[in-house]
Amino acid sequence: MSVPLPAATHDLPPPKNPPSWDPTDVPPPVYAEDALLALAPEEAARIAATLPLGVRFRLRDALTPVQRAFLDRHGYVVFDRVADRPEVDGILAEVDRIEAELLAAGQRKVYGVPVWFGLDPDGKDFLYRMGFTSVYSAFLAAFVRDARFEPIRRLIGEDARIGDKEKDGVVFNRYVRAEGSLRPSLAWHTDALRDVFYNRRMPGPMLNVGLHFDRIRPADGGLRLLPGTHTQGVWSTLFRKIHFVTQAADRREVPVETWPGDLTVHDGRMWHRVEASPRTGWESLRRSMYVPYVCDAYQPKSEASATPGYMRLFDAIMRWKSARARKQIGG
Ligand SMILES: O=C(O)CCC(=O)C(=O)O
Ligand SMILES: [Fe+2]
Repeated sequence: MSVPLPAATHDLPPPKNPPSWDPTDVPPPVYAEDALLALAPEEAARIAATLPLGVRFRLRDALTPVQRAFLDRHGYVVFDRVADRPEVDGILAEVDRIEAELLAAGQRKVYGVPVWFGLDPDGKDFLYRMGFTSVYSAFLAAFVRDARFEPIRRLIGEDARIGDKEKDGVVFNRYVRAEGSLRPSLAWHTDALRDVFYNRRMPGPMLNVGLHFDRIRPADGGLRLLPGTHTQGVWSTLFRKIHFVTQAADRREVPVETWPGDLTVHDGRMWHRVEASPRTGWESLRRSMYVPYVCDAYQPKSEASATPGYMRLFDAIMRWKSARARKQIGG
């Protein structure tokens, strides 16, 4: 572990819902690249085109030619277990703590971005999504700045920085399927749409960096990507499916299988969704965290920030779902 733990988080309690750490359930080996580190881009592109869509890479000191070519071609890349077990458990414990603090304080927004609370499988208040998570955790703020992520930062831009207080900050997501659940899934969307709202123009290339906390097999639901859709035209980016409404599987979608600690990078212009788990209750739990890297002028949010336009509609839907579930369950 190379993260400098802030004193206050040395004795983090175990998370309430630890992921499965079955030592016999190990991922397939990462793609062997030791002999391919000096490839010319054309050669790397030729190799990337032959790799299976589920290929897993190792994050090294810099992105390799084949990793770059795979990302260029398909719009995503998966890195094998970039965070270790104490880190995964530590982040989950921090989110448990932050959730309890927000609930105790009755806080339902951070910097204008609503925190989505619904019910968990036990009928208790449960955080489904929050932004700006790292602002509440020195542990998390230090973790996302660890040297191992430097190649990811540099991939996005030599002067890219982590936007703890910009856009939606570090976003933490939870999905669970149960009676009264706020969301077991997330419909098809591109992340580019959010940037259209923030910048009022079509975004150029943008990369979204996600950390995955649970063991998700393709049959467990989870992240689904439509490879290659990052290079589509503006029309397809906006209208290929109905943003946040279309749920149906696409025959070209690729399931992203994860082990706790995996890191994904996907192009924000590509279509993706989260498929619900076929299970119910705590067995259906999935958690992800997205780290914003920003290159534009510094535009921090604050307590005084207004709720972004794109969030207002969602928030109204989420509040309605939450209230309905509470009524149905009698909470
Ligand atoms: O949970 C995930 O991995 C995906 C979340 C996502 O696509 C989003 O919040 O925009
Ligand atoms: Fe997304």
